[in-house]
Amino acid sequence: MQYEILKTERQGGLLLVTISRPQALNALNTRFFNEMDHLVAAIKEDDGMRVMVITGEGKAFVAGADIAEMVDKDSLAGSAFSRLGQNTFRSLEKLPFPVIAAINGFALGGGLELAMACDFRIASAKAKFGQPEVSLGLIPGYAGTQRLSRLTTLGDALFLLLTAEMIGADDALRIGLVQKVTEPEALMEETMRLANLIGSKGPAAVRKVKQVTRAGFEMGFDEGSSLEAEHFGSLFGPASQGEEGMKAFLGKRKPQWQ
Ligand code: CO8
Repeated sequence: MQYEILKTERQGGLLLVTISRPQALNALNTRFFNEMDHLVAAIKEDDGMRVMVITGEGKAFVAGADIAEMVDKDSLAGSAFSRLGQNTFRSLEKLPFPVIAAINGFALGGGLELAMACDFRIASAKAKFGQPEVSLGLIPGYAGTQRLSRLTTLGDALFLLLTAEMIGADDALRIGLVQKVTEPEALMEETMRLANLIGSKGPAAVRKVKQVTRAGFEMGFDEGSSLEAEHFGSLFGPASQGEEGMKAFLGKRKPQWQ
């Protein structure tokens, strides 16, 4: 598939994806979802993938779902458009390797919902965050009502959802919506540094951390701990990455991941 909106740059196990529709502040339309679905399907089985980074071109990360595309929809089409996005973001969230959002500017509505489907978020100091749907007489449709309260607190989520107020990067950091704030010009350098750092760690361990942490978040503590023990054990044994990592530490050398 020839992408019109997504620009992709692969460097070894790292994939940088730039959402590029700056004339509409990267608003999410059907074309975007088709391209993202195609990309996710193409990389999910790729064992060489270590980390994916998503950012936006221009002054926005993503300023929401495309209002011009939504305005004429009826109830059925509205629900279908919502499910399309929910499915895409769920598939993105379930990718077996980490996905980092590098939030360069506005992350509003569907844009914040996209960022929340990533594993963590790094923000430029000039990024702005919000769920402005109620201003349009709408509610979030890409699971924003569900993810926001899970990532922050119920009170912070309802504050953002009910007031539709935009908050800056420092407030986003304070409520745990983003994990780090950088100077605007340092955003990509710092995000790629972190992506490379994760990419240098035990590849199987990195994937299992994501899998077990995310699965455990949706289960009870004991069930999650049991899952952890199972996956912990799978990293041991002859020729395992755990054995290599521990032997490298003891031998004072760098691990050679297979
Ligand atoms: N959809 C379509 N076009 C948009 C969007 C959008 N979400 N946001 C900006 N644009 C367009 C503008 O219309 C404008 O186009 P043009 O130049 O042709 O007039 C261009 O981008 C530049 O925007 P502005 O001139 O408005 O730029 P400003 O810097 O003055 O303002 C803002 C930036 C504050 C971000 C402003 O553009 C804005 O408020 N945008 C809308 C933000 C918003 O309400 N987002 C939520 C959308 S609803 C949503 O995301 C629901 C998700 C779930 C959907 C579920 C499916 C059913």
